[in-house]
Amino acid sequence: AFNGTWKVDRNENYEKFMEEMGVNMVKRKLASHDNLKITLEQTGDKFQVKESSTFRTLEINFTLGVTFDYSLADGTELTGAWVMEGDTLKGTFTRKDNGKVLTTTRNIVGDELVQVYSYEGVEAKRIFKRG
Ligand code: MYR
Repeated sequence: AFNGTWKVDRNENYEKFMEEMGVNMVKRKLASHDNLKITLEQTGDKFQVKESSTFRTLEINFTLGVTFDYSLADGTELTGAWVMEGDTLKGTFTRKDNGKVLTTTRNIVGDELVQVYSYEGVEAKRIFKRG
């Protein structure tokens, strides 16, 4: 269900979220218009994610339930894992620099992919359309 290419269509509270994450204002402005595109391919419990944005292009491979490292576009390093709960992908990631936890979910809602991010009680959404 998650398979395919998804282009970000709109954000909710994303700038506030980035502010809580400690991203400076100039980068927040750029990041809220990053044209993020992700291509997801699930094979059993393995996922391949191709991420591209105005900042970078990268490929991530992970297995559900298995911890891996991931760096944000600003260099902040995270470590954590995704699990599947029903039809929801749930990610729990810890920042290496301060030990604080970022949780995120991916869900298909209608014909959109909704990714919710939560950090220190601040929640944001990025909503993607198939592209
Ligand atoms: C993936 O499945 O796309 C790779 C792993 C993603 C880890 C969690 C990403 C959180 C991104 C938060 C953006 C916050 C910007 C300040």
